[in-house]
Amino acid sequence: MLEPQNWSAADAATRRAMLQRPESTDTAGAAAREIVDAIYAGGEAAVRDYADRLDGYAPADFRVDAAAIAAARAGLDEADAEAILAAADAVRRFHVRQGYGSYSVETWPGVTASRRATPVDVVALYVPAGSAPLVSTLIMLAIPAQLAGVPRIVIVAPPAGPQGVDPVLLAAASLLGLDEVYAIGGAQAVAALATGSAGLPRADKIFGPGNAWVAAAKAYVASLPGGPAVDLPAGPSEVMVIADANADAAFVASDLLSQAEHDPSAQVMLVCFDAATRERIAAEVETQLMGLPRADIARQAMRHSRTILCESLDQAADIANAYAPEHLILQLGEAEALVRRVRHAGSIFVGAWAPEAAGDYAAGPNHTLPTGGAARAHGGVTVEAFQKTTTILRASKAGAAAMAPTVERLAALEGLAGHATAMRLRREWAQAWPDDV
Ligand code: HSO
Ligand code: ZN
Repeated sequence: MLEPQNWSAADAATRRAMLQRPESTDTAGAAAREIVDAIYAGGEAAVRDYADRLDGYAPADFRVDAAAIAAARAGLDEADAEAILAAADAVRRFHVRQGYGSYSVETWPGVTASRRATPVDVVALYVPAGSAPLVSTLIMLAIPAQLAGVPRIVIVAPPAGPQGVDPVLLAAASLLGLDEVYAIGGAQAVAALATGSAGLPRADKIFGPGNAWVAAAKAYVASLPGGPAVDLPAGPSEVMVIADANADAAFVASDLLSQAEHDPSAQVMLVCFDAATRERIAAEVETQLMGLPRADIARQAMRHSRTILCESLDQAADIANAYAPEHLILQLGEAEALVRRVRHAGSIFVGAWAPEAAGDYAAGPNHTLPTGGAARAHGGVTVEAFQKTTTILRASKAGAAAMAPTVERLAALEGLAGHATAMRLRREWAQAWPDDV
């Protein structure tokens, strides 16, 4: 656990190996594709067949009825409701600053180029259940979708309990003002959304983590002609903590374990500057593990956790940038200096008082973040992910004449005479009758 390796002494290949993510096995991929293919071919009957076989749940209507949602809301502990609303409010206040704007620019005299941002029409939010439904994931996806103005937001969640979906999730949906919830999970839910089958709408974009089958099904439907868009594939969740000798070992250990308790394949990385710090943290991890209900899962994740010993802030920054972690926690005196130097990370948590747990639930930033090194080129889920843009061109006769010489010249350069003609006809007309409207 937290076996230390020395960065300074390692050559380039060894350094790469230290930062290597575990190989993912694609056993779910083939099964998920088979389910999707069967549903594309067989429609509703195939959806029902898989829902029944895999989850034992294929009701006449997968949609959770309004009465069940209202009952779940009524049954929710008020303190839980307040926490959900407080988290949603912070997430809303952070995300409200996002979103594509619309604008116009006069690019040539008489030529106006505009961009218009519009929401995606139908989005599906897949909320995984696992040991408990991820209410926070619903918040993190629903708020930006609402801020984007998405007219139809549907929630899908694996079936659980007599109401079809876990009541806490139903209550949270209700608190967020969402009432279209379907009790169906797995690859069959993704395929039903991709095709608009079994009473589910055809989704333009599917969001949400889900297990390996769901991830594989999403990637597959997105690759099919006319398939829906999907958000970034979510691999195993990961955290890198950089801690110096003054870091509070209990704080650091709790941060490592909050990642580890998610999933046996979660990636936990510790970067520190001396062996004594690692010892203190490793001892704390052992202590805290004893009190964790999910110690089994956390222990499995901690088994492939790693510690990298480095010598300087520069090296720590290099390590973080090379790994491009989903979450980066900085518990060191010079945290701010590192924030400036780390360019590749999904979300950075600065200092002792900003744990990832805060960001996972209620701090404001999104917790749906790029994993597996995708932070080199991507950020987390944003309001923009629920929008698209259209550009609009308007030109007056004088505007067409102004652009024409450039367009005709470039069209000739590309050997596309038809393009040149389209512009030349306007230019000639504009030159002959400049004053006509
Ligand atoms: N750390 C997870 C999000 C989460 N944590 C949900 C608790 N609930 C992936 O960023
Ligand atoms: Zn978490």
